[in-house]
Formats: sequence, C-alpha cells, structure tokens
Amino acid sequence: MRRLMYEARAQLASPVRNPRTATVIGRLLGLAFLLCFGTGLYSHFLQQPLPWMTFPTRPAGLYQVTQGTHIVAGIACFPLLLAKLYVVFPQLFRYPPVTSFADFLERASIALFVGASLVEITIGLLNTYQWYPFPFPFRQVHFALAFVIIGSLLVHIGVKLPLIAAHWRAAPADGPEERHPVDTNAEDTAAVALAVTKVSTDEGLSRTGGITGRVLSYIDGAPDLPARTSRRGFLTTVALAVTAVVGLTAGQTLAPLDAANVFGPRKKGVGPQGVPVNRTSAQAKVATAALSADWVLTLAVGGTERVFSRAELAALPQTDVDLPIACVEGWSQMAAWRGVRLRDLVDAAGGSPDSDLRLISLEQRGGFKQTEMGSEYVRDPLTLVALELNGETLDLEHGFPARMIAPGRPGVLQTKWLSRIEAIDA
Ligand SMILES: Nc1nc2c(c(=O)[nH]1)N[C@H]1C(S)=C(S)[C@@H](COP(=O)(O)O)O[C@H]1N2
Ligand SMILES: [Mo]
Repeated sequence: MRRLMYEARAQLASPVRNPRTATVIGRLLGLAFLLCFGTGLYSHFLQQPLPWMTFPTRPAGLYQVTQGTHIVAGIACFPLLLAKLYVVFPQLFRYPPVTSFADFLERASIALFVGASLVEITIGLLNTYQWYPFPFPFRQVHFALAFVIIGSLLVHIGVKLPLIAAHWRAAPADGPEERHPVDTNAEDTAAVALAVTKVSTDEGLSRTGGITGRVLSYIDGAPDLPARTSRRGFLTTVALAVTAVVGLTAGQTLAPLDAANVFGPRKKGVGPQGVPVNRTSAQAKVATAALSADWVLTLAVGGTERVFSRAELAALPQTDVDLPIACVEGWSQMAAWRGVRLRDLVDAAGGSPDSDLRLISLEQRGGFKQTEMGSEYVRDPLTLVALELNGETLDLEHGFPARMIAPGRPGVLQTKWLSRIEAIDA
C-alpha cells in the first residue's frame, strides 16, 4: 500500500506541484476569500443589522463597489480553487493518510475547507443567475458556510505557516526546486519508489509537498527539465482563466467592461427604462393594486397617519438624484431618479428624521414585501420616494406608483410599489 501510494504520487509529480506554486495560488485564493468574506459580512449586516449598527450612506455607490467586489472575487475563486486543487492533489495519496491526532485535525480541516468552498462558490454563482436547484435556503447556507471556510482556512494557514513562509518568495533560479522532472514516466516509477523508500527511511516522511521534490532530486540522472518555464506556463494559464471568467462577467457591475459582459446574468441598459428588473410586477402580483386609481401612500411617522395620493406626492417639491440599483446578486446599474425627498415627506407627515422606518409594499408575499431603513438613510438628502426614472414616469416594473431609492443600499432594500411607511421606534 505504501509503495502504491508513493507510486501514485510519483506518477503525479510535476514541476507545478510544489509548495511554491501552492503558496502563490494559495495567497491569491486567500485574498479572494477574504474579500468575499468582508464584503459578504457587510452585505449581510446591511440586510440584517444588529441593533447598534449604523451604516455610511456615502459614497452613494459604496454597495455597488462592495457587492461588485464580492461577485468578481467569488467568480475568480473558480479557476484559483481548481488550480490549487490541481497543485496539491497528490496529497490525497499520502501514506499513511494520517500520522497523528494533530495531523488528522489538519487534514480534516482541509477536507472541510475544500468541500465548503466548492459548495459556497457554486451556490453563489447559481444565485447570481437566480437559479436555486438545491433544497436549502441560499442565504442562510451561504452565510454559515462562510464561517466554516474562514475557520478551516485559519487552521490550514496556521499549520502550513512554516511552509508558506519558506516559499513566500521565489527560490533562487539554481535552487533544488528547479530540478524536478516534468513527469515521471513508467520506467522512472520503480526508481522513484525505491528512492522514496530510501528517503522515507532517511527523513521520516511527513509532508508530501516537500517530499515529491526531495525524492525526485534523489533519482540518479533525473532529467534537468525547465521547471521554471513550465511553472510560469501554469501560472499564466491560471491568470488567463481568471481574466477570462472575470472579464466576461464583471461588466454586469463595472460599466467599462459592459461590452465584454457575455456571461453575466444581467446586461446594462436591458430592461424597461433601460434598467434591469429583478422581481417583476407579475411575480409580486401587484399590478392591480399598483395601477388602481385608489392608490395612496400612507405615512405613520407622527402621532397620526397621513395619506398622499400620487398627485399630492407629485405636487411636493421634487428632487433629482443619480443613484445606482446595486443588487446583491452582483449586477448594478446607474439611473436618474426624480421624486420627493424622504426627509421632507416624513417632516410633512409630522415625523422625525431620527426615526428608523419600516417600508411596506403592496406585495402580499415575498421576502422583500417589507424592509427596514435606519434613520441615517432617512436623513440623507439623496434618499427619495421616487416617482420618475430616467426622465419618465416610473415603470410598473420599477415600482410605480412610488418606490424607495437611497444611497449605499443593496437593491433588495430599495422597496418598489410602496404602500405604507411607518416609524419603527414610535
Ligand atoms: N416590493 C419589492 N421591492 C423590491 C424587490 C421585491 O422583491 N419586492 N426586489 C428588490 C431587488 S432584489 C432589487 S435588485 C431591486 C431592483 O430594482 P429594479 O427592478 O427597479 O431594477 O428592487 C428591489 N425592490
Ligand atoms: Mo436584488
């Protein structure tokens, strides 16, 4: 068994399968995961704030940037994670599989990390396409897995720290690492196995990453192949793959890349009034109520309730703002809105700008039929009850008769088809 496993590893030996490449890819992957984790937490708390939390309302495009980063970094994880798995794959054939309890914990943490990461990025990607073929709720699972990933990643980095530190910088061109054969062919196998046995008794094998390298340099007459060139080729391939998957999707949030947006689920400018729609009036079953002549917006922010018809809202002073819709699913789009400043409307209804608000839509079901807004957004002069979009009366799909639009918030909180606004603390 031992020999079989060594042979498997010898067969898989390649100059890209070494601790240096693992470190290079691992660093990028770690960075991508950290970006995803940070921006993901930000997005989570915007939607489910802890009681003491307030958020910056500026820059107005902040969420567009954080969530765009989340999706771009998440997509980059696909080639990076595959590359990392390719590099460390021979570790699967380590023998004995575990050497101590600590070693067991380390390997278990890696198994957990790999499994959780693959599920995390896959459901994340599917979510950007609003496709949920899995039998569990996306948000809760995506959130929980993030902690599994970061936790097991910390264990992994902690254990590998000496190896990472040793390979943080490239080895000198004539270092031993440069002398790995590209592949070990059939004739070599026996020699490698022998060499491995020799090394294993000499050195008490514990880490495969290092082993393969050390072992192979033990083989007499192992061909001196241009390992550095082949590593460079591998890293170039990975870089190209990252560039491709990012370049072909990032246009859904980064305007300059719009033309290259082939695979992004949303396209800038495509949709009523030039803005994409996530939830339609048909899905929300609001058309009848929204188009009814009886529609009024009720404000319950002062002692008494006040109602405003659409004509009354339109008769109040109007403000123009440019604000993006920035969806949690990663797409975003700048738009020109016109409507009544929320602050002024709350004031007109006898409320205080320091109250948090509950925004209730005409929608009877659906996760976002009602949302909450911290008073920092109420006070921001850019926050509107919008009546117009891009120079026209708000389309039904964009929330006619009136919708909320505020700076720095996720799309899910930009409540469409408003029906009622109430103070929460009152
Ligand atoms: N009432 C209601 N408002 C809603 C939603 C919803 O499901 N119901 N979806 C939100 C989401 S997820 C986004 S991204 C934005 C999209 O706004 P748009 O359709 O005008 O582009 O609307 C938000 N407003
Ligand atoms: Mo959204």
